[in-house]
Amino acid sequence: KIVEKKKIEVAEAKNKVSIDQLEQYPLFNRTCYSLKDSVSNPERTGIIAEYKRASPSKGLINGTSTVKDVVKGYQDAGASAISVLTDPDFFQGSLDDLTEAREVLTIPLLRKEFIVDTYQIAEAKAYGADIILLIAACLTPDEVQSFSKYAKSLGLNVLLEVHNKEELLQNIFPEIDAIGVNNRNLKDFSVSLEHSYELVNQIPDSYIKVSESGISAPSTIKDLKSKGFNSFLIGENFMKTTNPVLAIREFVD
Ligand code: IGP
Repeated sequence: KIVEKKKIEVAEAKNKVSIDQLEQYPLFNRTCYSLKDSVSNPERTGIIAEYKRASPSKGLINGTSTVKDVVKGYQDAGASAISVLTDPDFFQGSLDDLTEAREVLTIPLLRKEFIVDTYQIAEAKAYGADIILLIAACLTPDEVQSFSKYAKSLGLNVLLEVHNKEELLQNIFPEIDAIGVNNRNLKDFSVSLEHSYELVNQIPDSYIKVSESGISAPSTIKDLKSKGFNSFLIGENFMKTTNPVLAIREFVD
């Protein structure tokens, strides 16, 4: 249902601004930061820290902390990359949040979105992203491959998200930079780190390995690292506090 909804959203957006017009946006021609370089920088933590106002499972998570303050604070605390939700309906995000984040960041920025059309990839670039997310559960392997190729042609990094072995094995393409295992079940929103532990050894070492969702303790990062993960996507654990910047600082201390 989310895929159908997104397709309608994309059709409306295309009517307002064409891909040709997106290509004229100043940010469209910038050079993206490399996710691989940032994750392997020993001065950073491997954390992809997320700005997340709300979610379908939790409702409103944080209605007061502003994008710029939070993402700049995340970066200063040692995040390797930043994730910003751009979905308006379920996550209260926007493309303007993405551009605001871009203005204060010198590390890679992920457009966190349900991508169902190449138009959204052009939008990601035009609004300042360095990384796009492709969710295997929403796409066919042919789409994953062609969307990855298009993203690469724009200089974007590609993060593939999988939930199980089948999704992983069907979608391993050379254009992908990072593979994320989502610990959250998209159907009932339950979270289990077991998803990460089960799949990590099936991900080829040429990809950055990301564990996504439900991470709430520094000891979990230690454990995930020892099993082979190099990156950790964390949102709620920081955003649910009144001061997400303080929360990430205490977490990485
Ligand atoms: C962050 P958490 O549990 O730390 O807030 O999770 C991130 O992994 C989660 O927001 C996420 C997500 C997604 C959101 C992972 N994949 C796809 C929307 C769409």
